[in-house]
Amino acid sequence: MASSSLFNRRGFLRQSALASITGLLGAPIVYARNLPAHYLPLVLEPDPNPLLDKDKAMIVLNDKPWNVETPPHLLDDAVTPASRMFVRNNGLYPADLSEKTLANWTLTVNGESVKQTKTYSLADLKKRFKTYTYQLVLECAGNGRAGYFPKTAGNQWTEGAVSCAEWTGVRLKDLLADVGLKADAVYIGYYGRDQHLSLDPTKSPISRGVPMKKALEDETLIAWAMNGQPIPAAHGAPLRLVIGGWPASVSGKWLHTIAVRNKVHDGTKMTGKSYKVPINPTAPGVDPPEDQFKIIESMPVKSVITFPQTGLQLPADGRTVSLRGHAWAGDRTVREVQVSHDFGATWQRADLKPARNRLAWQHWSAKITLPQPGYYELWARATDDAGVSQPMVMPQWNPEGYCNNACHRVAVKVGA
Ligand SMILES: Nc1nc2c(c(=O)[nH]1)N[C@H]1C(S)=C(S)[C@@H](COP(=O)(O)O)O[C@H]1N2
Ligand SMILES: [Mo]
Repeated sequence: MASSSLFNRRGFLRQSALASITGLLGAPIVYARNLPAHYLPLVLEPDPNPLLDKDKAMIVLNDKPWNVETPPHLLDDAVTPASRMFVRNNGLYPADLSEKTLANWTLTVNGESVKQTKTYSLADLKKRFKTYTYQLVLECAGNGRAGYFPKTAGNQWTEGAVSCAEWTGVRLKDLLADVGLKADAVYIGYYGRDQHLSLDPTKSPISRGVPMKKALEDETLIAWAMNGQPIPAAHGAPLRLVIGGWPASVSGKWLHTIAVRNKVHDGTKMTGKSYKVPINPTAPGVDPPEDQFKIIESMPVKSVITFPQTGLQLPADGRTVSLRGHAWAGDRTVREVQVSHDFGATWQRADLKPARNRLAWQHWSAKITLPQPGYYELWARATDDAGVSQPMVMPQWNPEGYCNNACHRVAVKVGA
């Protein structure tokens, strides 16, 4: 319905429009004559955020920029669907994501350390290079920030700033071979089409990157599909850099340029203290000077319980609960997952599946029988292939609140 035909010259709903709206609502608007000028009944208002087609239970932490987290029980799918994938934007969506713009999208590879600058259309990428599909874990470095005390600035993510979707595209290393690398290439940096919150076109909301070694891994993709579909607008349509295992901030959305650098990339949020932690452990609340920080690379070992959800009530004669979830460990594999129902006094080994491919999460499940009626917490703890386990309490505090990989806990009750 075009709004011009809905409203009369003074901006009030036309009688004819009212009749059809009544039909749509299935009930008359009792106080229609009191509806202010230019107002539509709320249920007919256009979606204020058409780029988000998310599960209703997703948690909006911020709407400028959009930051939306997934409650842990909605991470239950083996492969995260778009509707349940967290959104972390540092700026505003690209101004133009029309079909025409998406179809004419290009990727430029440039920088001090390429032999030749080249620009590729989407069709070039699909035609000229071999296509690969990988499941890749993308975890925001700030996932778990809400658990730190003292509180740190930034989105207060709890457990759900993590996803593992199936990404399809070409290997960045094949593109880099096509442009040719100079001997001094040390880092790549990405540039996306999203807009700075200030709408200042000279500013970028984020432009990060990784050292050549990570850029050249088989699983580092320039992707155009997610879960077999074109990448959704919120997740970087039509082209995205996807790098599993490292802070998801290195996986640039709405990608238009990759720069090959002869120094550590110095784009927005590569400098200062963004995505960095103190080199030496600091006491909670102590913020060392900038030169005492290092860039976060591989993310720490972690797990999530996707069933049950906190609040489960078991009957007294059904005291066995089947737990399940996922575990991941940055660049490493997860060797073991254990579960506890007695605040970590005893641990029981979970069944752990191998990853579908390197840098994908691993599924685990376990059966726990609770001894008697009462309140319990179920804990899960993963250990990586270097023998490093998740801490049962908060890990080392850091000023930006990154890398909290403390064990996830859920609370359940057994009836009397
Ligand atoms: N262009 C661009 N890429 C970006 C971001 C952004 O704001 N702009 N956010 C980054 C951060 S901090 C994270 S955690 C992931 C989030 O990916 P998702 O929104 O698809 O879950 O995208 C990364 N890539
Ligand atoms: Mo992030």
